[in-house]
Amino acid sequence: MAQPNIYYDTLSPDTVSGDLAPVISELNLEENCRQLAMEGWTVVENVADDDFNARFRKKILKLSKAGGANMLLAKDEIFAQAVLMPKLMAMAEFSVGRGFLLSQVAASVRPKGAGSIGLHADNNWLPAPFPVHNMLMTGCWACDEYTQENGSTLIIPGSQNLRRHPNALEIENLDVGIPIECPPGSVAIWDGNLWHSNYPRINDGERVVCHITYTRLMMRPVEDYSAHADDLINKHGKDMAQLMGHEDFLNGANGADYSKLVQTFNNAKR
Ligand SMILES: O=C(O)CCC(=O)C(=O)O
Repeated sequence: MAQPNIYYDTLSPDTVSGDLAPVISELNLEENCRQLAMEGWTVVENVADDDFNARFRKKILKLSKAGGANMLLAKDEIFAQAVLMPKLMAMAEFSVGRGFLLSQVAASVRPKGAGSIGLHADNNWLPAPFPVHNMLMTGCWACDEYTQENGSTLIIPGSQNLRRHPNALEIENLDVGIPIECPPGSVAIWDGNLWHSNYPRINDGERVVCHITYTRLMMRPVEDYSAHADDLINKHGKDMAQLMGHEDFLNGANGADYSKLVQTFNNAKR
């Protein structure tokens, strides 16, 4: 059987591969790729039509409790349709490489008075300095118009070049931030390096967002022990639980286990 050719070079982060270029061109995403690579963020408009967006918003509201929901791919077919939208798949391939994985499908519902999430880079469980190639791409599907008063995402332009986490002082200094503003049905996309938060919502109504994260293939374990993990942990205890990924905030039975979030973020830096 003929073996596929092996590439001996790696494309630079701002280069669209020959395989992907026709797709990017067909979907008119050239400028989005440039902006994501150079500025760390971009907005892709009209990812789906208005009808899809309205059904998507309704479904998120139905499934959300206490401001949000996670593990959504397992909860309704519409989330599979969303994560497979051609524009998102193309941007993810550009940003986190061919063979990329789905990392998270969560939702947030922010009513008037909702506070800010706090400034962070999504490379939260990656030690600094962050690598040259992006590890993780986040897409925030704005079911409603994104404006500052509506509580849109806040970004710190230029922070993607620092390739590190913000410190305590920088987390307080949000004056240098700008809002991402876009029409409903757009997906605001950023890389793992860009520092971001969100604005408090001051308008009536609710900001409904689906948070979709795609990740580079590289840290995926070679062998998948998930079917055996409980047995192994029962037999060997806590250290085995860590090896199976049961001691961190990722991959809990109900999605992210936020009680372990700070511990997980701290682990990555020690
Ligand atoms: O809700 C937002 O606008 C920002 C969300 C966020 O920080 C994230 O998905 O990493």
